[in-house]
Amino acid sequence: MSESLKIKNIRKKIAKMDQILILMHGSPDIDAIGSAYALLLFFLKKGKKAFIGIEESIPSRYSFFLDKEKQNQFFITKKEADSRLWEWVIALDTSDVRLLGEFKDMIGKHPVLVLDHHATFHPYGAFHFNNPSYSSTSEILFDILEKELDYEKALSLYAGIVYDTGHFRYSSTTPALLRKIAFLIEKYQINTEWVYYHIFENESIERKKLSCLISSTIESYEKNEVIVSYFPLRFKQELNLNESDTSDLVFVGNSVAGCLFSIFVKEKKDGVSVSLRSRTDFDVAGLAENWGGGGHQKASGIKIKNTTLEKSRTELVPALIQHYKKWRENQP
Ligand SMILES: [Mn+2]
Repeated sequence: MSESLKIKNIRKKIAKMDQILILMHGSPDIDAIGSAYALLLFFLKKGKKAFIGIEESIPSRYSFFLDKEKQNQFFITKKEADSRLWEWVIALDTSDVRLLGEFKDMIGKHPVLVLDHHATFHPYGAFHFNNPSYSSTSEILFDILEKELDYEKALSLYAGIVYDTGHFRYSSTTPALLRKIAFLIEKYQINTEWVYYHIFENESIERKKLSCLISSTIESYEKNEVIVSYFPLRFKQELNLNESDTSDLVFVGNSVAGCLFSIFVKEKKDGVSVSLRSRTDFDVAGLAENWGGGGHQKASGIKIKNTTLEKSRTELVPALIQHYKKWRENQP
């Protein structure tokens, strides 16, 4: 059984920890990286041994706020993690143990603390904190580390919050969150424009061209209420893209006028990853769970192995649209 903790108990618990491995979900986003990095810095400052486990190197678009030397020293592979002794594992922003990828076998071996804000949370590990009213895992870390912050931690959490709230646009942006943001900006003189530029602009020419190719795949259903777009692997080869250029492209279809539900299918070497976005009460987190995925009511994802883009187009996409139509019919 996983025991649910309160913020103040988490503070007490982490104060006593040492030899800590910090984990994030696969293909970590800036919320996962930002919260993990702030927690790493907290432990390092206390003189504790702590590292962040990563499956692949962090894309450059996601690492602008990291200190390069610390990144080289404290971000380690599974192999390096296996060669060390750990007293604690902390999993961040990861609603399901399966999302830890190759690190998931660390869970049975060590005491685990999980901090997460996804509505589709499936408790795992000895201790957890999950609250979907938080905008981001970085906001949870803000509450835990509020009295321990410095410029570097503050910047890291700010970046995570900006990313997960779409620069304070999503409904997860509460007055309480904005008070925390005001505190961060005032006390640590965060350069808000610089953070915005790195997360939402700063696109390579290849990425711009990729957006055009993805736009050319757009399909519209239900009078534009449902927009589907595709990212086949061949686009990646045609444009000679790096990993950093190919994330966060669901917006291409999702910003079509009238779109209330969007589906973005990205082809991978070993299957597909599907991003879902909702602009209504239609719950895409619940929808994603039907295929082993998860996330938030308005933003979720599904990963399917051993399938093709074509199979997703003819089977998965029609099934997803069918769910939306059924929901729509029952609306007043
Ligand atoms: Mn998050």
